[in-house]
Amino acid sequence: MRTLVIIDMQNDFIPGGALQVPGGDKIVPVINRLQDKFDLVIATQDWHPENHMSFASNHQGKKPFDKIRWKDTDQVLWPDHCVQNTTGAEFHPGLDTRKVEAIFRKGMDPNIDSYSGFYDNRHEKNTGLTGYLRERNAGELFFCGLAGDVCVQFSIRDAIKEGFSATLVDNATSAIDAGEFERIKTELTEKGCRIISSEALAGPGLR
Ligand code: VGL
Ligand code: ZN
Repeated sequence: MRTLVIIDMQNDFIPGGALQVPGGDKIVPVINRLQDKFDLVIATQDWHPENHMSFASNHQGKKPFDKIRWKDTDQVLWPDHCVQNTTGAEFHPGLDTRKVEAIFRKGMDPNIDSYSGFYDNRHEKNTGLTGYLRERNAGELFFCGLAGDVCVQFSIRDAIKEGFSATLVDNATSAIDAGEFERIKTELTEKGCRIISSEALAGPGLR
């Protein structure tokens, strides 16, 4: 079954938000139109406590985008973003969520970041997404949302490791660093990810 996985389409990742991704607002209507082409639509939500280790504000003398070592893992520090129950953590108000059957939240443990919708960054804790998708017979996953170079990338890597087929809908994602994202897409393709444009799914019968 074909499933659309919408990654982190939250206010803080939209231009004007705390950790804005250029073009993040432009993909909202593209994602809305895409959803009709899918049997199952699910979403992820970055959902941090205030004391989260990924926030530069929680490390003395550090600023956003600095890199640190934290419990034997490399970590990029971010501006405070997607704090639980804040407006910044809510989905963009223009995102159509009527077809979203399940939402998987991540990044709740203050001591570890979680870019992928499947696992935390040390691959220790599982969000249950793999189990959910298997139970729903969802083998073919299509990815869109934010940010292409961070959470979309790592979700795709885990999806492939878990044995799903993965397709990136290129014009329904946007990256923090567009240049870096071009390099990442080459790597993802080498891992077996397909890259398409939403138009490839547009017409009737083009399944
Ligand atoms: C994300 C940075 C920090 C994302 C989440 O959703 O891509 N990026 N937390
Ligand atoms: Zn985050």
